[in-house]
Amino acid sequence: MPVKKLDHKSGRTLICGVLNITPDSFSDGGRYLSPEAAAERALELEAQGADLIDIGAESSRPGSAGVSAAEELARLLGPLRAIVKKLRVPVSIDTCKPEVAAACLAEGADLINDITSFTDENMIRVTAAAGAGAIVMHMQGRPRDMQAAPAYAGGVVPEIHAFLAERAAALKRAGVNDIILDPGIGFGKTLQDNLDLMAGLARFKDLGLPLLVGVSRKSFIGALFPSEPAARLPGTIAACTVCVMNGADIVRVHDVREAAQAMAVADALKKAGAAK
Ligand code: HH2
Repeated sequence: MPVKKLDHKSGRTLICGVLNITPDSFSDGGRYLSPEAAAERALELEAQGADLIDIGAESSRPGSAGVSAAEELARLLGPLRAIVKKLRVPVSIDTCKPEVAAACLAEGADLINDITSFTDENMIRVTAAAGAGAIVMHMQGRPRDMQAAPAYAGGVVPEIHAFLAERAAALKRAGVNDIILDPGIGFGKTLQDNLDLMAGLARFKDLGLPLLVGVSRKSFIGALFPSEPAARLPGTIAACTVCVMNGADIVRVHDVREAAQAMAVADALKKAGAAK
């Protein structure tokens, strides 16, 4: 099956819709655990305007312990098989395990989204061998302990810029050509780190690769305005809009319909501003 590519030339902000097939994701855990519910949700996200569907089966919320590869695959493969031929848009698999990535790529997944930034050589190898794309995210520490004491002696933006530049070079050397960079909002970052990264996104544009940000429903929104994760859509839209004005190309969101409308407005305003 040929790998589906993201259409980066559309000039629009692309929408990556989140599908978590987990019992414990921080904002939507347990909702799409059955293969039928998961497959239906993926098709619904596409119909709502998603340009990419990101499917995960292991929660990475702060403090989470992780699941086995067998458990991850048991959650992923049924829904993936059910949707992969029906979807027009590409599918990314949110995993850090090479064996999970390889099995999903063999079933027709198009990209690997690795929150551990392809530091496992096997992850690079299986992604390159499939001709698949890569979403490379920065994380300091691991979900179990990443929020204990995040610290960036060299400044959060320069440190993560250097890190992503190095990871992109390693992936390119191994033959992975479609690379998307992600500063990893909420992954081993203080509130101020998250704000500095979103405000400083333009700094990453010189890397010449598409930028994705995952701000949807995250705890920095709750820190700024106390609210449950499912009630953080307004904060999500505000953050996505500012990120897009600062250079984000793709937003990873749970609420695709709402984000698609907001990003259409943000894109039009950005274009009008650029023409002045
Ligand atoms: N955020 C989450 C998971 N995967 N991948 C990328 N590239 N960027 C992100 O910001 C990102 C990600 C966390 O959100 P969610 O998937 O909704 O929650 P959980 O990890 O609890 O399943």
